Amino acid sequence: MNGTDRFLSLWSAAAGLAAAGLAVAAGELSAALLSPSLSPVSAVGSVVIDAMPAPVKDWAISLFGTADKAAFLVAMAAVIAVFAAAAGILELRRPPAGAVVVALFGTAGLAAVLSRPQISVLSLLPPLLAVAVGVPVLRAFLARIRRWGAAAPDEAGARRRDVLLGVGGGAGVAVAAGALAGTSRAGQITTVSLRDGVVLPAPVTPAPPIPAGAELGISGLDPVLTPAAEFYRIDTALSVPLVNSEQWSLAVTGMVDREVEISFAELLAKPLQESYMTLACVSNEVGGSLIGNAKWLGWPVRNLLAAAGVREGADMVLSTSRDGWTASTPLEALTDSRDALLAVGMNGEPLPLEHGFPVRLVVPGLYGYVSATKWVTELKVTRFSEETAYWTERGWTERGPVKLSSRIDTPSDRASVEPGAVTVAGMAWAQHTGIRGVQVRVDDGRWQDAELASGISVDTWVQWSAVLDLGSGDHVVTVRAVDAAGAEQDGDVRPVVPDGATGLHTIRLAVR
Ligand SMILES: Nc1nc2c(c(=O)[nH]1)N[C@H]1C(S)=C(S)[C@@H](COP(=O)(O)O)O[C@H]1N2
Ligand SMILES: [Mo]
Repeated sequence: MNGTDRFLSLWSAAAGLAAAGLAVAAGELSAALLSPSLSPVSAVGSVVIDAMPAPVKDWAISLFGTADKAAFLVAMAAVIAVFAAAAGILELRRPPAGAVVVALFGTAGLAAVLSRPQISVLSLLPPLLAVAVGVPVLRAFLARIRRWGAAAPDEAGARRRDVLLGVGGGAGVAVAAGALAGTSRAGQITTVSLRDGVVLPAPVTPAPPIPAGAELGISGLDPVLTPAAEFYRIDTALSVPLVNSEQWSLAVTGMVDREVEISFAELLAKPLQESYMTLACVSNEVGGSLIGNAKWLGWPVRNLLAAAGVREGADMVLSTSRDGWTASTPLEALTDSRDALLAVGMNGEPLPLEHGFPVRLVVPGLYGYVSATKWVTELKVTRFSEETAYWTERGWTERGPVKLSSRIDTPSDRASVEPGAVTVAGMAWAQHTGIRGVQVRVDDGRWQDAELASGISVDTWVQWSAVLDLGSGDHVVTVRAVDAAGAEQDGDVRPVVPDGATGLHTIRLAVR
């Protein structure tokens, strides 16, 4: 190997480092944007830690103490760096061997991510993106280095500049992107650990227990209480807003006698109450699943509004989220006797980050877009004639009362069933009014009453079931509900825009 060779090798090693840095940064940054649990570096680290023999772990902990995680990350970075430099040199000597090494590392990241709990299609994106960045970047850097090596003396200066700019620029971008991913991850870690540290007080007014007959226990039927992990999520936030609960405060502003502010600790110290409430999205299609029921723990909003003193003439509260999103809620829905809560708990736990940690609004009887502000930071008492909320500016109505609706959960649409007795079951809801009855119909036959499960409260959905006697052939089953005030479900088919879909849910069954 002559001097030039050694020089080219050194630059190839640097190119390997820069390409690997860009690849890791691409993976980490995309993971940081999508979800904290997707980080390929963390996934690989967890797999290695899990696989480590206990004595090695103990030794590392005794050696590094609480800095064991930092030491582990440094060791991981060192291993990646050695392989990255080697990949650069390999790519110079035996292309595409270096690119293959980078791809193998990406595959290891992919395998690690896939071995973690709670994976989804999204989990594949960060490691794939890392390879999609790393391989072509490495090859492009090496092409420049080879051109430099082969350049005539009068061109060598320009070719050298190409290499310097490429590799140096790549390294700079990698450091910047890596720092960004690291900061956002640090924010996630802070918020997650603050949430883990929250001790929810026992409610002063607990929710009455769920009646024994509320859960029919029919397979395929949604449970009456939706686990938080399965609760639908709708918001405009590309990445989950990370709100530090120790720095969070909620301000009441606008048409009030005095502006008030409440911190998270102050809110937790209030007499909290617990209630079950079904939250629905205005974008839920007939028969859709953008609806869920949870046990919320919180402080009635009316108490905070009373402390501020609402002025004459106000008719709306514009709530604002940390990320700037807004909702317009009719003032009376927040001040009347219903359980409109500043919620801190969901199903006995602090709010999940995705569902508004540390504090969100929940208001019985209204669609989420006009009431259920997550990561809420301000309540501005105002008038509908003066302020317009996020979705109203985009064509949805300024008020959004939930529409009486019902759904067939089982059998699923287009299912095949045996002739004879067929159990159909589903959910019906008319939040803050309650459900009086549900009826089902086969084809154009007569409406027959379904059996209604015990309701939790007028603010929650209720399960229903019916046993139908079906003969062979194709059949259509339709459901409709009547609310506690006697109103019948609207059968006219209307789209979700501008104020929620109407129409009756039907399923087709092949009976044979
Ligand atoms: N900050 C914020 N809060 C929000 C939204 C949003 O986009 N940003 N979407 C609303 C809508 S449209 C609905 S249906 C509910 C959904 O709440 P969930 O994601 O907890 O189910 O949140 C509401 N709160
Ligand atoms: Mo929604």
